Amino acid sequence: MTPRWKYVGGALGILVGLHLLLSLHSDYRSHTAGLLPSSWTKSGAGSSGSEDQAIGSWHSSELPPEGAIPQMPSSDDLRLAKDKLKDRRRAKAVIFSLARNSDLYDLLSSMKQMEDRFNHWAQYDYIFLNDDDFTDEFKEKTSALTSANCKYGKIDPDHWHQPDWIDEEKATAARKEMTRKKIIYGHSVPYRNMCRFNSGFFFRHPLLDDYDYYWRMEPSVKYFCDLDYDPFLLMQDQGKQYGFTLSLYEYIETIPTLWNATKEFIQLHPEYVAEGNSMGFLSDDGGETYNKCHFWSNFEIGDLNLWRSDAYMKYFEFLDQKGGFYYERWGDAPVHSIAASLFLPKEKIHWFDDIGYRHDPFQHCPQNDAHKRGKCWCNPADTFDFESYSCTQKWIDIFPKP
Ligand SMILES: Nc1nc2c(ncn2[C@@H]2O[C@H](COP(=O)(O)OP(=O)(O)O)[C@@H](O)[C@H]2O)c(=O)[nH]1
Ligand SMILES: *[C@@H]1O[C@H](CO)[C@@H](O)[C@H](O)[C@H]1NC(C)=O
Ligand SMILES: [Mg+2]
Repeated sequence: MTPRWKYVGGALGILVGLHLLLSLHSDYRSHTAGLLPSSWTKSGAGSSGSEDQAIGSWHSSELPPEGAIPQMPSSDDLRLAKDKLKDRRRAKAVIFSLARNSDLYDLLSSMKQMEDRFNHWAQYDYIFLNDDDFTDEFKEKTSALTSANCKYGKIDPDHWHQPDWIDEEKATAARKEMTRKKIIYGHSVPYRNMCRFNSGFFFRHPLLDDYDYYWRMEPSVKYFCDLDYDPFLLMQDQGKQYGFTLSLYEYIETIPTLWNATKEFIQLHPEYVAEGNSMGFLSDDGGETYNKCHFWSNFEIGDLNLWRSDAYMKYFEFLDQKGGFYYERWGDAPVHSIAASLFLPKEKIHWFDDIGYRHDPFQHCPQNDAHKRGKCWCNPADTFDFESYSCTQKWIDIFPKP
């Protein structure tokens, strides 16, 4: 192929791919009418033929006859195609990342995959939050990976730092003891700030006010499969409020009193516990003790209004007052998981078992049809779900067998 042909072929490939992707879902279909320049279609501007006919030539394997070579798409054509995509039905949703400037290149790796697998067609905004000012380099490099909007915010110091009322002597002693026991991040105050922020504050940042749903993205993760549907619309249409891919057992040393604190809260506020909740995922003895199961929160697709609810706001406030984010090392994963499991009916939690995902050292790789549909590149044999350290079987078991 000459370079020119290659370019035409490449551009056609992109648009054909885009169309095939969108046409999988009748929902999106109407929005693709007129997406392709009329010079590329069999029946002209589509005025006489149906939309299917107009795009029909793209499904055939024949090349255009000599002398009727389609024009290379102009940048206007491409912009038009993108604008059409923006007109499709979408949720008020955002891809959210908490990051340091030093996370830039590890985050770009995640973001590039997010774009390639999903957001190049979905065009959801990104929000990046930091306890520090983002550098120009950070902003330029992240914006350059996407044509979607990127927003950058700084975290209110009160939402980040250890509160005054925490007894620093007690907190220091706890960190020393956890360091001695070699507990991961046991020594770290910033890590604790991060866990507290992700538990109780990210959804209150003014930049997130405009949104209902978020997808949390961390540095250095992998997304293995193409998404041919919009997971935010799935959440919205099916009334889901929390979505996960991986689940596992928490290190008990990081949360020794979290369950007792939770039980105390529930006694004060039994009205927040949903009927048909997922207690069976959290406890093997009807709530007496915590089995340490949690959804791995480095991947979350969630409803921000779950965290903004009275139930969760009061729960977080109660936990925060206990000081366990600093006297222990409570993670946002068990805090979110316990809340979602108790305050929601279990049907409102969704296992995205068709999203291939890795955050070291664990990964979820879709199986069978889902693997094929997503054109996944992970090895299906390398999936954590049914290892002894995973809680996903427990999750499956709380639902009646089909
Ligand atoms: N701004 C900021 N982000 C942080 C800090 N510590 C962690 N993060 C972010 O919080 C998330 C979790 O941190 P990470 O280091 O991946 O923790 P791990 O996944 O539990 O090992 C990532 O998105 C990090 O970029 C911090 O001190 N400041
Ligand atoms: C939790 O509460 C029970 C009952 O008050 C108590 O016996 C137990 O020691 C507490 N557990 C921890 C880890 O504090
Ligand atoms: Mg991480």
